[in-house]
Amino acid sequence: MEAVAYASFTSFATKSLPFSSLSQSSIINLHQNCHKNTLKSRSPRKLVICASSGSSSGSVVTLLDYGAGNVRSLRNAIRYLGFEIEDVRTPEDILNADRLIFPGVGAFASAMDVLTKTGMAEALCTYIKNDRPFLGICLGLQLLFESSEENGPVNGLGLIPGVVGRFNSSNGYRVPHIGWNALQVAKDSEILDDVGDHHVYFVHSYRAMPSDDNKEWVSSTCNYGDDFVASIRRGNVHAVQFHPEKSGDVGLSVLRRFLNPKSQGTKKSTQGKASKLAKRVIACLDVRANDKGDLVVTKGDQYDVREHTKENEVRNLGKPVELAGQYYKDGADEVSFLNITGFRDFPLGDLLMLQVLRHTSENVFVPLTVGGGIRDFTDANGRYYSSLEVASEYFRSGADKISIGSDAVYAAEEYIKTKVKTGKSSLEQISKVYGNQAVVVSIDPRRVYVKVPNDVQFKTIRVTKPGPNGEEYAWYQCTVNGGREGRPIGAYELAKVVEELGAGEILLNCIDCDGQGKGFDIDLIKLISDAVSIPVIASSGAGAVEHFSEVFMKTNASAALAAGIFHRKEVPIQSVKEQLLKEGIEVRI
Ligand code: 1PR
Repeated sequence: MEAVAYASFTSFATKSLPFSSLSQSSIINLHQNCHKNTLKSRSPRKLVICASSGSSSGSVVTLLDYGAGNVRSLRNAIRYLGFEIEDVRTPEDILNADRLIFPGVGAFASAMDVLTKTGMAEALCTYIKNDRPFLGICLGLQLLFESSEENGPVNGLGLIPGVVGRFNSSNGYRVPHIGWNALQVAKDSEILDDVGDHHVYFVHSYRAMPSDDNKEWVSSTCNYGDDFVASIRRGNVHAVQFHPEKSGDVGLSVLRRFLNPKSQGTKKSTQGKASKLAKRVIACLDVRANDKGDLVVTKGDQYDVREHTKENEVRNLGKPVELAGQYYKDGADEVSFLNITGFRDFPLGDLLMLQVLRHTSENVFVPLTVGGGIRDFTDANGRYYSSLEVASEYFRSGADKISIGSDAVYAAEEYIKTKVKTGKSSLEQISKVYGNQAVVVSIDPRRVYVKVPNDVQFKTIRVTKPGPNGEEYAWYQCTVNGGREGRPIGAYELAKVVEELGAGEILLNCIDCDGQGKGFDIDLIKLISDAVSIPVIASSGAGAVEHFSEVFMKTNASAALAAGIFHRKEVPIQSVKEQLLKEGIEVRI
């Protein structure tokens, strides 16, 4: 959410296509046209509720997907659980559904605009008022409320009293709220029966608040600064603010209980320890083609990924889909793919990478991030592809977030120079359409020691370990093209600017520490995580479980990412989590 929904719904009405089948070229940005939504009538029409027109078996679920983001993961999760999907094409499809899932994506205003123009809003209200089986997800929960402050106020479906507002970041809580958090279950919600005290995955900047007026609806809350509505339940109507399709086994159980309420033979799971937002442990897969043209997971030392042998081959540490699946089973909270030669190749020409994403998302039900090569591109035939098209293809293939490296550096340099937000950079465009929670900026800095802090125009810090010539200070120079070229901008300056331009998260690498196994660069991570109010992922240098607890105890990082130690099977992800728990750091188990 927090994005501009985009879809040509006139073509939807006439051609009767499922929302999700709309092509990127037919997509129009509704942002400019989006008006304050006023529902003319919310009174339910008299309806005859029919059985689903498709298969009458209980294994069919109707999906309302209006094409504004990644719904592939949800589709995969539903199929994984053995159910078939029928897409909504007309409002009647909603009314005739046996079981309806509404995964809201995009911005509140745009979504309401679309729902109203296509007659879906009225059909949804009728369906819900008739207590038909319904599951809203994320924005699909928020839209049930009276209104939202997101680009508003904007009226919602008005079924639940309350206003959806933005999280307050002034009290030190990072916005977007990204990660695994705990639920406080307020009443029997049935679909949450297996959640217990386990964490579930949230990603949003807006939330509804519980109140006396809506307490009959609220089935659980979550605390992030304040208590907000994590789920609602009334009769057969359910909605969740978190993403069950991204919440691992626990999330799958939520979906299973909704899809098949009779499947409640399983015992309530043992209680976990979830109480607040957990620190995340992320497995990273640097991916590139080797000299034979196979896509492999590789890993460098200070970004050098070639073996130091006569053959000088690209280091091959395994197959991307297999490794990602393994890390999911091992308990990774997120999996990142970095297409490390994307800066020189054209990612949409790299169909293998898209296939990797598609296959991975079939079995991996935690968030997937993909980066590398996200920029505007003109191919050999003179065809121009915008960075938004590149990102859209990644999202359609199963990515939940994309990460931008080099192009974000150029955008930040330009912004510092001109002080003008053009709205044209890849960062601005993608975060406007998909929301800033879907855009990570990956920074590749290199430490530059200086004797005196004001020797350079960039933010310097006093370093814990002096440089080779006894220098006590350093600044962190940003690089592009996989560390090959240093740029005239520091990591501190870049981080502040990309937050302003719409980044929702920062992946903070460090070339000096990459692959060294000597621990994260605490000085750098502290500098950046204190400078911004978006989440920061600490990366580069993990070599032992203690390095993870150190980074969380000494900095404000929200997540820690590692590659080499996991690929070389030196440290299992579970051991990292056990260490964190031992040190009193909350993690998802
Ligand atoms: O510039 O938008 O095309 O994005 C390129 C992306 O590819 C960037 O995110 C950049 O960080 C990444 N990249 C480019 N070249 C390399 C390389 O290694 N030669 N990998 C590279 C960056 C850094 C990490 C790594 C951690 C943890 N890899 O993400 O996984 O340092 O490693 P460790 O735990 O083994 O120490 P664009």
